[in-house]
Amino acid sequence: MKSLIVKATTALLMAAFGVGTALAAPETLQDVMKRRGLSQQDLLAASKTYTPSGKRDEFIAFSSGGQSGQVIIYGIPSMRILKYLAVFTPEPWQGYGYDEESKEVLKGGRIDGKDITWGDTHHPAVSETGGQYDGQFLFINDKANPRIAVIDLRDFETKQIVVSPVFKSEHGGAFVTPNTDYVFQTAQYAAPLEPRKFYPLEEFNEKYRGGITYWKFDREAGRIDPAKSFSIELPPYSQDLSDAGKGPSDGWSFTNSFCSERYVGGIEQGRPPFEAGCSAKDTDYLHVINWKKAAELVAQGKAQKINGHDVLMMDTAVKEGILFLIPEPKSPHGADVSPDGKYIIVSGKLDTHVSVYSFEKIQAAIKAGRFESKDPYGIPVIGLKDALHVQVSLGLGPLHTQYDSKPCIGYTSLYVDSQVAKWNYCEGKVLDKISVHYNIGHLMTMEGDSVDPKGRYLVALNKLAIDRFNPVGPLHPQNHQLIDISNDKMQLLYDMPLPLGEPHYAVAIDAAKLKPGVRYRVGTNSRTDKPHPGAVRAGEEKIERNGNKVTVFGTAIRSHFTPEIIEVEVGDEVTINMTNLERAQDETHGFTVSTYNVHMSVEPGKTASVKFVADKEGVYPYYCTEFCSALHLEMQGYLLVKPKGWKATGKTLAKANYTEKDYQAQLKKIADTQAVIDQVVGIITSYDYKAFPDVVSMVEDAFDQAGKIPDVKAKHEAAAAKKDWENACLWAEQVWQYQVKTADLGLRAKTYLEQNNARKVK
Ligand code: CUK
Ligand code: CUA
Repeated sequence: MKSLIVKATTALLMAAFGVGTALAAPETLQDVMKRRGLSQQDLLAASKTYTPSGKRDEFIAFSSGGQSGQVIIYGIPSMRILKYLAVFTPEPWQGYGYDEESKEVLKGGRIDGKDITWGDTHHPAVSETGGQYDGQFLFINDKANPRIAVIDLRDFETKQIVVSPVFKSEHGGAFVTPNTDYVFQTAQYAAPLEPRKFYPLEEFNEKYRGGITYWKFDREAGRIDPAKSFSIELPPYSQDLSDAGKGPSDGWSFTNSFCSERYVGGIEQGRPPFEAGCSAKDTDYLHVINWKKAAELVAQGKAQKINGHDVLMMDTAVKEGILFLIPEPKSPHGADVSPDGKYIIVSGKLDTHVSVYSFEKIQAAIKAGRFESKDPYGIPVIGLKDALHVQVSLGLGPLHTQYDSKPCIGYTSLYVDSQVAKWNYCEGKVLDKISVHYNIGHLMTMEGDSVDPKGRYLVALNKLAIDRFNPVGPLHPQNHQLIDISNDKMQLLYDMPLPLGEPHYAVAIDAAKLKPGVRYRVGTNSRTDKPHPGAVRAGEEKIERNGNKVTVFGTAIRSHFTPEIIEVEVGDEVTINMTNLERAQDETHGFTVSTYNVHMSVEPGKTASVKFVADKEGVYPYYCTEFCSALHLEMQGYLLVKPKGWKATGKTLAKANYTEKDYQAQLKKIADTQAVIDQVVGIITSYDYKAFPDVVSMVEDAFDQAGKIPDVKAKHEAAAAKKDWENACLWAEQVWQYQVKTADLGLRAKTYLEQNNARKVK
């Protein structure tokens, strides 16, 4: 049948374009290579990334969205973008910031009582169990406003935002300990720890501080527990990136820093700028912290409360022997612990060297009390020579290091050289280099900061895209380049423009570890994971008034909302709850009321709500914003905002003219459609369909729709008995609507079974 249509269409087209007899021969691979100027190498790269329709990716990457305040999710190796995940920034498509439930999440990120509706996301981290990515949660920081967000990977929704009680900015986060006991972050720009406290810059050394916060993660609750979290006061050096120890170094954390000069600029006052003063000395400090012991000290009451938050002060940390410094070369960046937990690699941004520190040597120095000096705050400094395993010159501007599945192999980004260096950090040998596009920042290998990296691919997160893509104005996209690292020589595979913010870091996880749900338990508030008080079941929809507060308890299912008319008085505060009654996968309904700036995205089972003051008289259509079925456009209703004291007119709705003949025609249409449904049911049950959970849920959903028919049938028959042909016809039409949805699901199930070679049982 289909092929007949195709043939007919082709014939028509050929006639229309005057194509005579000869059909052009299909292009061969050689033809395409020639036409597009592709080399063998290009074809090889293409075949490593091309993902045919219906096939999926091996790894899922979570990239920071930089100044967009979001997270970008894409597949590897296809580099197809799968989702922009709303985190710190309102995102209308997901109703984020436009429905009441997500507004509660954003409220958690308020600072000094004010909404902060943007974020500068830098470092995502996947939750770990035993140092392995477990695929349960994702965390990400906001550098601009010191915050951390918790995302649940069961539904890929942001659940919580917490604000640092003591920092004014924050860069080194989010990082997790090997069992995700803590999610930690460090301050970047030193400032007084007390909130809203002014000290002049002349008191920088005395009153300004850096620090590190360990947020306690309650995995059971899936939330950070601020009451059990704590910070450690640190000197006003710009604490930068961090990493948690693992294996032998578990229980410790490492943080690089810059500007240990404690320089304060003021170029407008004739002083040399920050950039000069902050890079003047040859070394800065790697901070080495025993966080396990710190947590015990806090539990023993040795912390001080600042802004209601436990802070372990520097002198206590020094006295208790949990805080040490080690020199690191010139304006370092990155602190990356090797998968075996034995080494910490720090790059010197303004130096060609990367330094590989040995945890064993660090411990030996601490045990022996071998320190070369103390910093101005009395923190013991371990000599570089006493802590160093090896130092390697890799190239200009080394920044970040990621690890391979093969032991001792690391990859370091070279910002100034625009290269990735592959090297052996045990022996200190460079193995290979590959040029990437301009100015690489972070780089990422598959599960590359876990105890068990997967190798295979590396993504270079380049800062500049300059000439790489078709120009789209002075603001360019970012360029993520996919590199094959499974062989000795690295091979560049693909350039992907990322059109959202400037991603810093990204993490990639084996796709098989992610098992997100397809629907919620009916009536769930997805932001709290609890039953929503506004949820109702089918048939229980209602509108309640309490003074000037009107609350709608509504439902959505293909293709109508209940209720369809909402009447309020001007000045009423209106809350509309919607529960999506669908069980079918991907049957989302959206909801908006025109001109009231509200929107929700209601996935199957979810209950969400919007709230607004109906502050203007008038007629405001509401409708479904997601194309959910053939009658999606009809998924509509009216919010009537009546003037105060409005009296009903006593008129009735205009009637259309329906006859008995129309009704008979409806009955015929219903009978014909039922025959199609019976046929499809026959086909589905001729297969072993119960072996396919997706089909089972489609069949269940089809029965849901069909199950609504008897009630409605009774209605059209009752109306017909009274010769009320309008109601008889319209209720009969509604029977047909349910039939259409039943048939639609049945056909989808049938196609699925055919495409997946289901076994015949009849
Ligand atoms: S930082 Cu951006 S390149 Cu925020 Cu991790 Cu290094
Ligand atoms: Cu529901 Cu469109």
